[in-house]
Amino acid sequence: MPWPALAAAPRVLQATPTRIAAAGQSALPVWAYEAQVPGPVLRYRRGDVLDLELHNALPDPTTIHWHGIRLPNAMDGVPGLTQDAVAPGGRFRYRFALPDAGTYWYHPHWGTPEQLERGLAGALIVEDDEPPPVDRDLVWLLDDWRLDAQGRIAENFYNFHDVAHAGRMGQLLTVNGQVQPAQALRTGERVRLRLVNAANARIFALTLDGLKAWLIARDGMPADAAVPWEGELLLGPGMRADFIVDAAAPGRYLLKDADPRGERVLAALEVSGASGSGAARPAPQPAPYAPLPEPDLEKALVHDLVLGGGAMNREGWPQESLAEREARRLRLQAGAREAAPAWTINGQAHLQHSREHAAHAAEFRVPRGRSVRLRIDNRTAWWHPMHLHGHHFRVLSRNGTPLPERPWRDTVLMGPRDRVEIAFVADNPGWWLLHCHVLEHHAGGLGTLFEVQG
Ligand SMILES: [Cu+2]
Repeated sequence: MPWPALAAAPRVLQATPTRIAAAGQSALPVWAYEAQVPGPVLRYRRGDVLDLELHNALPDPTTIHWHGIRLPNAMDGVPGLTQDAVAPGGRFRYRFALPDAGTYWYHPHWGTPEQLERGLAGALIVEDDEPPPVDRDLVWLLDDWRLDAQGRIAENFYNFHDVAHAGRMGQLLTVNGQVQPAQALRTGERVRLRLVNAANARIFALTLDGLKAWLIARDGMPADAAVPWEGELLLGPGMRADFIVDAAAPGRYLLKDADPRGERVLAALEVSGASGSGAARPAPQPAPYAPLPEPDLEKALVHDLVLGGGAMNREGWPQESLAEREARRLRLQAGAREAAPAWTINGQAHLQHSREHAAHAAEFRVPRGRSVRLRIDNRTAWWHPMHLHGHHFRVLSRNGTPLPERPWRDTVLMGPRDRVEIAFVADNPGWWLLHCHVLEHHAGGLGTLFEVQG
């Protein structure tokens, strides 16, 4: 009998400071995975085991969060809650099965506003069992960059204006780190386009004129049917959208963001070559659906979450006790980079989450297997993409109006004063975060945690 096979060596992912050509600069100082911005596209098949060792060559601690993956709690990458932060020079092995196909991504969850902005993010693609047939599969990480007068990444992370308003916006938009890249396509090709919003705070309003395109998945989860892409698609931080695009005729077609200050080009699709048969292809079918556990709405635990704070709010800033303020002053003096309280969930500002997540009490506890209905009430004047760790949820209603399709998401975008109701089966034991994915909002308190009791 052979010896049981030793586990194969994990793939190494090194996080390191480096200089690369990005954001219009020839040698931009960044922090990067494997010296690439974005990090390498990690591709697996559904059911594969991701086995990867993070090597931290950064000057700061770090972790990796696998956004949207239903994984064991100990692999979720939340420092002080699911693991210790990986110190400079340290290593951490992430190993877990990938239960769902779709477009996901990975990024640090320590000093998140700074570490993402410096370049640490990458796509994680889990192939469908029966993917919709395409000629090409493109992964585009959308981002924005705030550069200073010297063309370096501006180091005013956590500044109070960004934290209390819409978060950190950069003046430069990029796709895969490049300003207005062009992708060449042959006439007649059918392309899967996977978009990931890796920006700290920007909500993209995306258009692609001139080509036929269909939305087939959001946040990794396939739609019931392909939906033609018409008008602006809102993609908040952390969210993903998968499209099928037919390059039916030669030409130059632009992916644009409808910034309130004017349309801006993100990237171009340059289609060339003789026209084919000219026959339009039939609409694509989304991948066959991998069922998630269906929440039992009748027997669910119902919990209310009220989002408060932010600028232009009558109720004012969250209060910090004198002792809390003094403790924060000492931490800042010791070199910590963190935000002042600006946001709350049910009156609590969720702060210090780089180090002391576990110091916060659970907002609610639920026995494993029970369904949960969360009614989230945004009483602020700002947009918030609310992200749930470890689970996917159905969006049941928005502002009291039921959504008949009840789409599956891991992040729900809420406009000012919006109310949404979401539901999920709490089948993944452990301590999980629910937070705004505008990274400066989370740093300023807009998060909470809950426990699924094993
Ligand atoms: Cu927010």
